[in-house]
Amino acid sequence: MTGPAAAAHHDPGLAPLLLTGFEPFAGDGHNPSWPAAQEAARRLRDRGVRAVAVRLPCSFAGSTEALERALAEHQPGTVIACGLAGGRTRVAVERVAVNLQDARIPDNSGAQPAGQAVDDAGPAAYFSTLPVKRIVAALRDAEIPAELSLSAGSFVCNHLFYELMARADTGSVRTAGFIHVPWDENAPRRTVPVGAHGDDRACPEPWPTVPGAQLAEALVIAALEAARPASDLDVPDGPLY
Ligand code: PCA
Repeated sequence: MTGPAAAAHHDPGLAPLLLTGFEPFAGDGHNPSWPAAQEAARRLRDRGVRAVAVRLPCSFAGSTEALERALAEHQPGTVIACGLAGGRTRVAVERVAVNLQDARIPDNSGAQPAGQAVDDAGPAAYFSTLPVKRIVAALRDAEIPAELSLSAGSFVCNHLFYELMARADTGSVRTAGFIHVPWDENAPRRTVPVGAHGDDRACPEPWPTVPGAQLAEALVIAALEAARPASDLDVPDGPLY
């Protein structure tokens, strides 16, 4: 191979970073993951990092197609995908993508899989290849509320995370993972919140929020940590139950 694409493939230092965010879903007019991804890419470019942001449709099939187009167009070395987890109080660095689609609400194309695999022939799960513990530690150092998370759910974000990890280590992508963000200051006002479980167990009213500027900075920090050659932190962590 010759030309820029070949150079990007062989030298991860030259390959851009891809950040993705999602369009609104569940009838909301806003999804903070997209402005955060866009603003983070802008801030990274200001620091001399080659970064691009792409907005994905909140659709099982459509998100995979848009991801494939973005991977082909940008040939990224690192991909950090981002989505909204309304009701969470912290930026959640996801560790595991599971081979499961179980959608409590239809996606934006009307698809509502019930207990289906993302890929019938694929492994049960993939792990993020981001330095997840180092990212959480760096976020906390920056006083951004952050946590490790063992589940990205079973809706479109988990699907996209799984499809992303299935493509990591092939083509240009060397490092990839997923980060869920809480609502920002533009959270909708709802009398009945539509939270992770369809009731208000996990989502007190008003919604827990983190300023959008901090969500963008969280993605900048995650990107800079992902670009450092250091290995992940060797410290025990994780929930007890
Ligand atoms: N959050 C949803 C889908 C899109 C988004 O931003 C999820 O967590 O699956």
